Amino acid sequence: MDTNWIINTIGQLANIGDGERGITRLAFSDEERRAKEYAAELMRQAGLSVRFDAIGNVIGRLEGTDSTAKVVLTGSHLDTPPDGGKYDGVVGVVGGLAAIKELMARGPLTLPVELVVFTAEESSRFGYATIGSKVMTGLTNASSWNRVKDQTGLTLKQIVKDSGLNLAEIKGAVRNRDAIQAFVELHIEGGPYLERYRHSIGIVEAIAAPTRLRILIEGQAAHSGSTPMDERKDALVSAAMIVLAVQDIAMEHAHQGTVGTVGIMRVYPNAMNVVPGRVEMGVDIRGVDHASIIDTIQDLKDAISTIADGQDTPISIDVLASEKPVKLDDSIALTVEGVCNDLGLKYSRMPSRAGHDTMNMAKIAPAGLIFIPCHKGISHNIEEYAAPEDIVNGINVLTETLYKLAK
Ligand code: HGY
Ligand code: MN
Ligand code: MN
Repeated sequence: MDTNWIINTIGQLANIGDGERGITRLAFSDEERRAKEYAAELMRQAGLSVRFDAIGNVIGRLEGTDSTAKVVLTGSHLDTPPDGGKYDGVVGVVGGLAAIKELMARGPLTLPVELVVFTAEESSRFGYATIGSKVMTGLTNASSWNRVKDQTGLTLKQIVKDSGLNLAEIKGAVRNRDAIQAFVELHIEGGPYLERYRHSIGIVEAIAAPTRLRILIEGQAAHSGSTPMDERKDALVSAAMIVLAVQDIAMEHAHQGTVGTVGIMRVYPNAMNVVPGRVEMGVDIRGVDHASIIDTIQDLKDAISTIADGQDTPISIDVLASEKPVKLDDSIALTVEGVCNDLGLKYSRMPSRAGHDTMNMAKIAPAGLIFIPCHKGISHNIEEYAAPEDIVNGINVLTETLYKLAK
């Protein structure tokens, strides 16, 4: 395996969308498009046939000896959150191509193998994630995209159209579940456990699902100097109470693997001399235990209702996403486990606390998710780092897993 090519290619991709505080390749941005085109060119150079589907997923294909056979898929994404890191998604795309190149060197496989770069995996732009794999698995269609908006108010429907994609053709990107043998994704853990426990590989058994809320607090803008403290309807004070409620309630459910974050806060009019009249918040609740997620959401709604009454600031909640945790197919996990034993790599079976395209692919085919450690569990941050040795271990495990599935 050409480790230099792998590390250099990760470096090349990092130049696309590289900024002062990190890498930014938002969903449907010019930067994501350039990264996907770069990946498509690498696939062509490797000898794969390459196509873009109707939502912009890039699909590179290596034919097998039995062209009627089901296809073995691998892949990940190249979009990032704002100021993100170099490895999230990239390891699965570059690693997937490195694995396929390795398999090509061994000679023909029976089943065809495809590498997919999924469009718009991150929720950063719309609060709605994994759009490319949702389209590929028939879990979303353009009819609902008028309600999905980015932070400038542009709808997903408009952005897809502006990207030069044809909404009428989106349905054509849905893959036939009978045509897919398996899907396996390689990804950084995005959390601290593999490095902490010194395991080289994580074999994911279940993927946490997000519930995302947009919360609107209506107070009353007022003069910050002349308005008496006991006569204010300060929307930001209510918002601050909600931030602490998310923290406290998620902590109460943390033992069940549930987490909660307020990642977006927009204050209006956001002026030093005006009592905030309106605040818009984004809340992200994740977990692998569905009952715990339901309890967390209910406890939060109760807390918000109490805050609204107590502060006399009406509060509305809009559910942007509400997905169920996904259990992965044990047959793929067992295959990966066997490969780790063959390679003498220490591994642990574990949940994924982040969302991935594998969640959707698992709905139409047996799916697996292979994790490698990332330093101090840092992700969605320019400090995100995966060591070359860990990347190579992950690619070796992916290569042998794909080989067992496709030979
Ligand atoms: O946000 C996530 O769970 C992942 O990074 N898409
Ligand atoms: Mn991510
Ligand atoms: Mn990712």
